[in-house]
Amino acid sequence: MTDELNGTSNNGPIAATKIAAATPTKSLPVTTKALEEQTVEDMAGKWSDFTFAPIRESQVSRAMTRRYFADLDKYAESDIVIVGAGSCGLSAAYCLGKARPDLKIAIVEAGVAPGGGAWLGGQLFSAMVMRKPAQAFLNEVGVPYEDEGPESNFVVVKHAALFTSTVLSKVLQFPNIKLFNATAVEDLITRKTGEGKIQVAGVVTNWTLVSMHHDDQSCMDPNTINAPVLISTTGHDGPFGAFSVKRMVSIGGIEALGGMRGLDMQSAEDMVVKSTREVAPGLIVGGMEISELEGSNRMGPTFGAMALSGVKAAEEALKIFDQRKAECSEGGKW
Ligand code: AHZ
Repeated sequence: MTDELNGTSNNGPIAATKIAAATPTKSLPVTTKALEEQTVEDMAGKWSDFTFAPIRESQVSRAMTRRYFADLDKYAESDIVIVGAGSCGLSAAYCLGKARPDLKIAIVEAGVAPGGGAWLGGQLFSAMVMRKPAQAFLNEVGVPYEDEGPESNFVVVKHAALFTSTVLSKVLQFPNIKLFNATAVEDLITRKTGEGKIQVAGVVTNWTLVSMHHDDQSCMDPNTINAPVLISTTGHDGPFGAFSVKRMVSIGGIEALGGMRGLDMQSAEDMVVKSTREVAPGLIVGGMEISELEGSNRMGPTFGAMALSGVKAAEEALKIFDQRKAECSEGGKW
């Protein structure tokens, strides 16, 4: 690993020398403060002499690619893969990252921007409504909310983006979680169990932009991530949505989809949380994807079920993890 700011390397003296030789020589203004102690106040009023630390383009390229390819290598065998980083997937990731720092958790998100439909409330309004008792999750992650009093059955976060950015920033800080965004799951890795069931053992991935062009370019083969447990939270049907349950139906791992029904806030949220579970060996489904499977109602712009379905999905994943890992990790039968 190389610390580009300091020009030092723990890859040994050769790597350090190469970088030093390639770097332009203009140096930073002298400061005796350690990196983490330097503040923007130190710069105040000194803009005429301002200069960034020198850099060469290849250093930037290597800083990105070395880390990305190391992550691809590391997470090629993951413990849990979360497909879809919407409100449900991010909530599940938060709970797993907190509960099990020993597990390697990969999140694969088709969009460039993680967050799914949780950057805004309904009809593109700002506020996010969460029915009680989902405020417990807001307390957990430290998102402030307004409570209209003991008679009120819901709380309101002033902007949905405050929820999403807070959960996202916590998730990204866990050292055992890697988010692969702009990357689509375009198939599942599956095995046949002794009982003739289809077990999920990982995901088949591609750059989303590549996935979108299979119809107009010749074969562009995918990449893979092996994992004994998959949490799929790809939302309701859409260009990429309800991905895993739809694929499982097409390969006979699930009989049929109920198809998401019309809006009924009252019943829909309970159903999402109650139905969140392992729907086929190794595949846990949560969020609106489970409504597509169950044929239950949508709730529209109330997000408590998404957060708590994520909490439950994480709990379910940890319940089955040891057994599924024994069955289909590198050392297991698959
Ligand atoms: O980009 C998708 C989104 O960020 C991502 N995704 C979908 N298919 C994927 C694939 N590979 C990788 N094949 C994929 N990523 O999954 C994310 C889903 O987020 P979401 O916000 O759409 O779903 P959610 O279930 O977390 O939250 C649903 C929010 C809704 S919709 C709704 C209604 O219409 O009634 N109500 C609520 C609360």
